[in-house]
Amino acid sequence: MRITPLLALLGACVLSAAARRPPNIVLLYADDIGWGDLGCYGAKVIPTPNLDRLAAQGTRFTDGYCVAATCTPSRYSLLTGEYAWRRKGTGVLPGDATMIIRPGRPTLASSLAQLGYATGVVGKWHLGLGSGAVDWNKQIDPSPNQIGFSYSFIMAATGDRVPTVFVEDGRVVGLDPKDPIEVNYRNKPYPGDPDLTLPAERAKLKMDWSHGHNMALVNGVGRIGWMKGGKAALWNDETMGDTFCDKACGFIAANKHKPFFLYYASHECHVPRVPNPRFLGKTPLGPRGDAVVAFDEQCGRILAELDKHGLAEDTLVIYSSDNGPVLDDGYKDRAVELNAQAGHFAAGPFHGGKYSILEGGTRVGLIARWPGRTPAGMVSAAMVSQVDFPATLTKLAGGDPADFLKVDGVDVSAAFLGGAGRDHVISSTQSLQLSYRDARWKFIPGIGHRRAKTPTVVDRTEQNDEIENLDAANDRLFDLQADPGERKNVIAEHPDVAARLKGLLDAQKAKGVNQPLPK
Ligand code: NG6
Ligand code: CA
Repeated sequence: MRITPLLALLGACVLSAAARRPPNIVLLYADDIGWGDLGCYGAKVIPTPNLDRLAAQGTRFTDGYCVAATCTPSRYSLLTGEYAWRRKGTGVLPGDATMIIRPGRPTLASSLAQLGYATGVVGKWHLGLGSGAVDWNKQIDPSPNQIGFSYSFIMAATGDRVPTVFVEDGRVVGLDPKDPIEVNYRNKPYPGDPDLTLPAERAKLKMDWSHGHNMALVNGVGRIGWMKGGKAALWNDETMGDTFCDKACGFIAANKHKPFFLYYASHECHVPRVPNPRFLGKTPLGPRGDAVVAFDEQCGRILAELDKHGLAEDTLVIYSSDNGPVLDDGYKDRAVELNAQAGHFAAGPFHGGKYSILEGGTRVGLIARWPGRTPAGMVSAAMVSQVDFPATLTKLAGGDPADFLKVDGVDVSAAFLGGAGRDHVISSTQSLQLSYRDARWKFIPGIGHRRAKTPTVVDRTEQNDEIENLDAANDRLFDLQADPGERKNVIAEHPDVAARLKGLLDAQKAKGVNQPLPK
């Protein structure tokens, strides 16, 4: 009994020391990996032991969201805390786009940097580079290093877009100055480029295209956009995942003595899906499934690097994805056929996927592990949107989230500590369709016409085209509790609920588009 006050005092000292030391933050960000693609979210045929373990040691969210059903807008919101639909020019960008987050603006990275963090981004960028026409042969400015990252090792856009080279701290890696790089998205092939629309040329490809992806030929795969030169700098699709992972682990090792933020933006499982041969056949799903296994291995290596340096206890690790899953995204890698055969539903119980306003478009996996802080083994239904990450992570790092609360972010740090999240989520698509959900209901304003059938919708939706596309003309209301798959439009039964949600969405829209940034 007598030692209890002493123990309590000791405990308080330990706690306050822990509270003073900001956590390292590692964000494991996937590309096009769906809610249902991980074992811990119910996948039966994709082994993901590392992420499953992360979920068991931390909290797995059922109601986590990216902001948009495509990459660029989701990543824009993830870093700025502003809904991408509020800013024109934040749709999927070409590989030669100007950087859409201007230096000086508060970002998740700059906010953590101000708190003394080393801040690294490794992987897929897709937010543009430079301030005008980019000269790939010179120092590129601005790059991520001008908006808060102390280190960057990135691809400019996507694996299927030129330039197919890595850029480290604003410099193309391995470039031979005698073989300068030129890039264009003006439909202008360079002399010697094969015409990948010709059957004879297509027959030679390592992986044929199904739509688009018939311009520059790199490593036997057609890409979007044209590129000349830079031969020595070209990446290798098969070793790309290992390269990114090496750089991520190197960043951790180099910064193990300070707090650090690592934004690990893997390219898995975006197209073209060319995972390392050691993953081939790890799933019955072909390259798409094998690429998810590759991602899981990368996560495992990064988690092992934390363990190696004794950092796991002091690190908040978050997993999420930038948009929902897609099967055929422009290459013939048999994903549609093999997913159907194996009965794998990449969006889990939801309908729609990448590009869709249905849940499959933006409801994605979300896992958080912070030993002693984030409840272990918990499954949380708290709603969290990635637009909240700048405010929330700044708060958890001991900073002031005000900059991000002035835009669209909400401080949902409580959700990461076992408590409640947001009271609503707004999702968006490339065509700026919006939806508004609260704890139970989801409202999708009609777009006045049928949505064209995309060749890319996934799984269950394929059999139910009317919900995804034909019904898009009309206002829709879904009861997500009773009908998570959004099968039954109940707007006629609950006009009052629809009117309330429409009013809340309209109020958000009324805050405007392209408004001056708050001071
Ligand atoms: C589309 C591409 C698709 C993919 C997507 C961006 C075609 C036909 N389709 O335009 O392959 O690159 O853009 O994906 O070219 S995202 O995940 O980066 O948003
Ligand atoms: Ca994506």
